[in-house]
Amino acid sequence: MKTALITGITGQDGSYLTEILLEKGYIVHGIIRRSSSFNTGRIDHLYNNPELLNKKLFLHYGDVTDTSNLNRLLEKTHPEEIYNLAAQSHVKVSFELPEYTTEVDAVGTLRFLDAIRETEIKTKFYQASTSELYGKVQEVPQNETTPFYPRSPYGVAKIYGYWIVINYREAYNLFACNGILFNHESPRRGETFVTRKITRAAARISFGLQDILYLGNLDAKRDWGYAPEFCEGMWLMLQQEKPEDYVLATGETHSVREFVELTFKWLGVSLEWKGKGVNEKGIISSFDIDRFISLMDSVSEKKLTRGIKKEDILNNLKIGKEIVGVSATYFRPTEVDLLIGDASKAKKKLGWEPKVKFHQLVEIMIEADFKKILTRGF
Ligand code: NAP
Ligand code: G4F
Repeated sequence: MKTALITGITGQDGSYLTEILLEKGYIVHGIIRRSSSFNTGRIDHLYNNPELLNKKLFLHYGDVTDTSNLNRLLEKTHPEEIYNLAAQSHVKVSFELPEYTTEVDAVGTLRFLDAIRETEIKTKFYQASTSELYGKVQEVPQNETTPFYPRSPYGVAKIYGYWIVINYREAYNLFACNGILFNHESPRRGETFVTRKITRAAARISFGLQDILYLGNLDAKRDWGYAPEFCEGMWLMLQQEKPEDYVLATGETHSVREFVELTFKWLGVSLEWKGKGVNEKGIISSFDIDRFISLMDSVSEKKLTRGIKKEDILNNLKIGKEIVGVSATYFRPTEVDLLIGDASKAKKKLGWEPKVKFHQLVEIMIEADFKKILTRGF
């Protein structure tokens, strides 16, 4: 039975990776941060399972800014595999918190590697590197040999993490890998990342809980994949004979605007764009109420839940209503305009290939938020 240690276990990826490792028969140790309110929502289903907690899943308070804590946890848990997912992972926030982001995302990685060196624990290390390293892209598509040009304090901090992993691999013969992962999303994605912000807002607007979805750059393009598949790829990297770095991506790129259009289309709403720049607006040009009612019926077994009336829905999604706006608040001082990855190395060496592509990802996410808001109302 193998033992793994996961930092960032309460995050999107940490929660899926924990499920994958438990399923494979691992003992999983996770590092959680002290917080003034509950931060274990994504792993509560595991945490509350008496078959797992303190038998196969162990949680420890910790923080990647605390060196002695990391040393102690390594000594205590002796993991054969470490997945370093902890990060201040929001690119826009990194412009407001550049020093903190560097402490966690750059120096945090060094602390961990150095703790492995100090304790001399025989382990394998996965580092959550990112397509943000490519930033202002130097070639299209991006692969493991594409030069980096980060465009945010987050990207710059992660480039330190990337190189310190390679340095420790070469200097101390550590089994340490960088997974250069392109954007990956899911219903568990944090609500302030653009995909989840869109799907959650679209569901809320439909049920009259929100008027407008304000976004920043609608024309940024990303290579968006499905998080559980990417977490399986992390595990595969640590099962190889030799430590190497791998790109994981879908090989497709789409704009934020396309994500918005497809999300609303799933709800039966077509949008027309009017205006330019911060004055651009997304206006409802048609609405298929029959589709919407059938979506509701499929969730609520032919009963309109929470007293929702057809007239209310027609009013919330009235033709001519502005439901998407642009706010400069969400623009970044320097933007990453286009990302599209080439994961052929991962396909060849790991046998990894993503199955969920853009259209299906949008459906998975909007369906989950639609159901959540219809049944729980938040
Ligand atoms: P996420 O949902 O934001 O989760 C981040 C995790 O890190 C959370 O568990 C968070 O704890 C924890 N954390 C933050 N600061 C910490 C600290 N100082 N000490 C210990 N833990 C800390 O991120 P994600 O989407 O799962 O991404 C996982 C990793 O992959 C991150 O390193 C991210 O930068 C990287 N990455 C993500 C993507 C993507 O598209 N998702 C792509 C490439 C790379 P709390 O829950 O307490 O906040
Ligand atoms: O969803 P985002 O905030 O993700 P971003 O910046 O691509 O970063 C994510 O993916 C990286 C991998 O490439 C990870 F390393 C990182 O940790 C994180 O998970 O923004 C995506 C795009 C950007 O171009 C942004 O400017 O969407 C644009 N956008 C437009 N309006 C917005 C908004 N982003 C956010 N968060 N909120 C908006 O209102």
